[in-house]
Amino acid sequence: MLEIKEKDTSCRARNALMTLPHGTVQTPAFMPVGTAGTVKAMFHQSLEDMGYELILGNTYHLYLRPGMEVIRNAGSLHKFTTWDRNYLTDSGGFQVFSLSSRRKISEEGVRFSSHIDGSYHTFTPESVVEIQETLRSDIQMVLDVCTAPGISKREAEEALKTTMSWARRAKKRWENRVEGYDGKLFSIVQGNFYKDLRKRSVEEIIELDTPGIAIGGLSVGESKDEFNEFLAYTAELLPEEKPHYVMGIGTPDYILESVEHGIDIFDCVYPTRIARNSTVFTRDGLIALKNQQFQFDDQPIDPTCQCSTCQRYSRSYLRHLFKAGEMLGPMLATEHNLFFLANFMKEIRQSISEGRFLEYKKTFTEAYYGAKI
Ligand code: PRF
Ligand code: ZN
Repeated sequence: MLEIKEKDTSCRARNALMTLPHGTVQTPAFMPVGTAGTVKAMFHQSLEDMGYELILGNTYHLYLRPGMEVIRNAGSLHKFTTWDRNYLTDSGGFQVFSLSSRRKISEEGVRFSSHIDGSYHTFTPESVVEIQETLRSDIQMVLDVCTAPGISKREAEEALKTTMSWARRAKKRWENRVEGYDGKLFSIVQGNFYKDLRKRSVEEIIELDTPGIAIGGLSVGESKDEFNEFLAYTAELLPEEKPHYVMGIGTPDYILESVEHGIDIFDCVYPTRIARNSTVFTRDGLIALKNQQFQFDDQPIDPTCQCSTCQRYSRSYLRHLFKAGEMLGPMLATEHNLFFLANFMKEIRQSISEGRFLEYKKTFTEAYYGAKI
């Protein structure tokens, strides 16, 4: 399913085509997050125009609301939402841990209380594959246990054992999927911040032989140095021919670091979430449009940006929209941030194609982070 097209000679960065049921995805690719069947504040048309070929949805949210009956009635998540390109859905493992108030893990699965109405539900590795099959996810994720930094090795090992046993059960259930559905199952490397556990996780996953492999449990509150160290260590162990996914990263520095180590896809709420709070990307770093300094600024967000927001609106007007609490503010800022990232990924792929990825990384980083890094 992954056709590697070009490799950078001085690092592990690669350009590839990933073939999925709803079309081919050019990688490295960033996936915008559409948790509840919508990338917040974005028109589907606009995501299509920007060239996004793969977006993320969440099993946890969609299962709780609108519920599987509604999706089944529509036929698929694609039909329900009218997004006719690819969906990757996260398994709910991470969301149960970060959102639900009460939860209890057992060997069988995880019982949790909904963050919406407090009702109780159970996810098992099998039920989560079934839900994602009903969604017709192009990439499904296995149910996993994501742990926080700082836990003991004994706890980390216990969580990893559960994750790996769940991955094997998920794979079995996925192998019995309904005819006509060809979504791919990705397993997730865990092991907290212990290298031997990470290595063991990768070895067992290679044995399991799922179509793709994700690195989970990173960017969960550890330092940037620790992220870099564990990303490099884990990515190095992955089989080259399979798609590599780092879950939950979306800042330019983490994206560049991941691409350098051969990662193909990543997702994060970061660009869309900060936009709703008036924070936008520019080549010279982030700016917060709400700031006083933009009150009379008639420039676009970024004069080099070709997005529809920058073609038309000034920082001064955008600041006004945010100060007045107008809905158009978050919409225009999100449009800009996702365009900026789509363009950033295009530049990354171009630089790989021309064998100058590390030089691009350095130039972009110097302009964007300046002396801050
Ligand atoms: N597991 C799952 N989803 C995730 C993560 C994980 O470890 C992360 C960690 N950054 C984000 N989303 N299933
Ligand atoms: Zn723009």
